Amino acid sequence: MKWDVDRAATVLLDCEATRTDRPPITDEWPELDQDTAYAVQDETLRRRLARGERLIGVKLGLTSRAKQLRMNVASPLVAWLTDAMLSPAGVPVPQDRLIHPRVEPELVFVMRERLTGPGVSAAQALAAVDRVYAGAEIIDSRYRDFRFTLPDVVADNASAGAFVLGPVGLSPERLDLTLEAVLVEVDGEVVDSATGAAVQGHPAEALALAANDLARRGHAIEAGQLVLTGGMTDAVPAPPGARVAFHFTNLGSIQLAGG
Ligand code: 0L1
Ligand code: MG
Repeated sequence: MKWDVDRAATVLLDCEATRTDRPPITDEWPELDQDTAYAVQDETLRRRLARGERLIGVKLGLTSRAKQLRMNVASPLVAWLTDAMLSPAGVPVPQDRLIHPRVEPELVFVMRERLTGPGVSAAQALAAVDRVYAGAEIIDSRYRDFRFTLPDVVADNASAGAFVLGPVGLSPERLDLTLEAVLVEVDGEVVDSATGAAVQGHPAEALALAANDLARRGHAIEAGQLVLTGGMTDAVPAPPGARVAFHFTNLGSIQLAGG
């Protein structure tokens, strides 16, 4: 059967609904290029909205060296967030709707103003931010063993699964985001750490990148929307029984039970 945007969107959403992983689409459709992959991503968003989900923002993926090295993909990407992905703090990882969740610490912006590319600088991007929060993204690739190429992961909405917001929202003027640190703790042991500088040198660079990339696709980041700026460290597995905590310097802690 021939591959096209519709079929790829159907296959990826079916994997999500049935909690089934699969080989990368590019194994069967090597011609899948980045623009077509974004068309698949946009089609999956269209179908999510048609079934009643609400668009609440965007997420960046692969903005840190740690993530790029681990996933063997050297370029950042942008994907969509809907309200169905927002998980309340304190609730265990929703294993019943995920395939093989992993969790990663992020810095999250809540926008005060609309941000439209092209040509947005990091300073302009930061000036449009209302608050910054700690975040925990629960990624869940639809590809077996998280093996994918850039077009695969773009089509798969950057492995979006769910995310949790931390307890403290600060104006970005109140902290130096390059120095905002996170300790990653698994079962009581610190296994990793990073500062905001890991994210494109400054998370506002990632925000500007998102605005400029979305402009190319005919979209803007709207006031009130959330922007997940990308994993600061490699993600850690979150199977049932795991206890993961992200401790930030000024933005509080997020505890995640594997279930
Ligand atoms: O599965 C992945 O790691 C790709 C999405 C990247 C998420 C991130 O870097 O924040
Ligand atoms: Mg992420």
